[in-house]
Amino acid sequence: MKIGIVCYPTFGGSGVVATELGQALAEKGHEVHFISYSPPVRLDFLSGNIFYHEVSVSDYPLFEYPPYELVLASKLVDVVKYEKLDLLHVHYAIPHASAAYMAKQILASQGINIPFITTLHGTDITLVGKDPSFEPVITFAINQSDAVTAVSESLKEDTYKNFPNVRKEVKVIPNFIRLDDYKFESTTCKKKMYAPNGERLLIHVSNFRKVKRVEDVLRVFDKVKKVIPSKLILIGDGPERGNIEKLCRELDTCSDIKSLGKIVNPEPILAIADLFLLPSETESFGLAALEAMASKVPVISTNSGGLPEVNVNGFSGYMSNVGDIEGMAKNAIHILQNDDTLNQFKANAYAQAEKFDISKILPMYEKLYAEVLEKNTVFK
Ligand code: GMT
Repeated sequence: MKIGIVCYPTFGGSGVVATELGQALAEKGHEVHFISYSPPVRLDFLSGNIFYHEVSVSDYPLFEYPPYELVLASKLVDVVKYEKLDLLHVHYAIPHASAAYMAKQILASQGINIPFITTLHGTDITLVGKDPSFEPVITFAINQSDAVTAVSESLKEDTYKNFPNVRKEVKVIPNFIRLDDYKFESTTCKKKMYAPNGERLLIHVSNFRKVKRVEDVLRVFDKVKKVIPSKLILIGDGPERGNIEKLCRELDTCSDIKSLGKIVNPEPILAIADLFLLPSETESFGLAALEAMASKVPVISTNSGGLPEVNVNGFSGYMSNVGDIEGMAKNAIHILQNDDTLNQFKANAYAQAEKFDISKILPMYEKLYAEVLEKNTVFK
């Protein structure tokens, strides 16, 4: 199959999922064409089946808001036509689904039929997409997609709730990890770099947006540290960085926190961590939590959105209400209190991650592609 994948190339989960999916499809022999405004951060070109097409928007002075969606649609027309793609798979509704719809119509006018699948990832439905100024376009683009997937049951429900005029069936295909990428050993020597006196190592990975409530990470850590000697690693960067720096000074915990910034492959660092903190306001899925579990790291998270579909309370970690710092700290201390408990949670976290291995999820996407193509052949 020749598949075009449209995604954001940045560190966000939707881009990561799209990239890993494309790479896995290429390994299985499909030809995969990524279309974005820069090469996706996790993309490696080790497979000859992978191609990248850049969308470059002209910066003509008239454009206060460069028309990315139009340029993307034109690019899609071009790539579909000249690379003879069989289908497009767009990740994140805004503006990828409407650009795909536009490309589909242009191509139809030239006698070319290209089906497109939209995968909803989260903020396109729960935060940004909820903005009434997007609603008619998102609803329309979802309804016009040849198939629509959401990364969790929770996101599927949110889609129907936030977009009451969506009539399309939304199929749930959960996010995944490639377990083979998480085989790094946690050696005492490596761990000593961050926890020189055998402290427990807590970790948080995100894009430091408001929705991640990174301040709660610091407040939970502050409470844990008062009971159990601990250090905290922060991976990622974003708009909340300034507030975090201020808060760690207020709490006097800066010397116990190491900020590593944006890291393309955080797996070796996750491998040395003892506990992952994800106190988000909402997560449609929480890929970062799954990546931690794949590294044998239990998760303290909130119970919002799709997190209960990923983190099993009392097994792979614990969940609390949003903002319940006391509860999260108490649960963290419980997990970290002794090696036996910690090791049990670590093993459980890995067992939970195994359910989301790519080997179980990739066939769901391949089946969907085949169904969409079959329908399109029948109706051609
Ligand atoms: O979390 C973000 O702000 C990034 C965002 C994205 O689109 O990259 O993540 C969303 O998609 C991920 C992959 O499907 C999910 O694992 C995240 O839970 C989801 N984020 C939110 O719902 C806040």
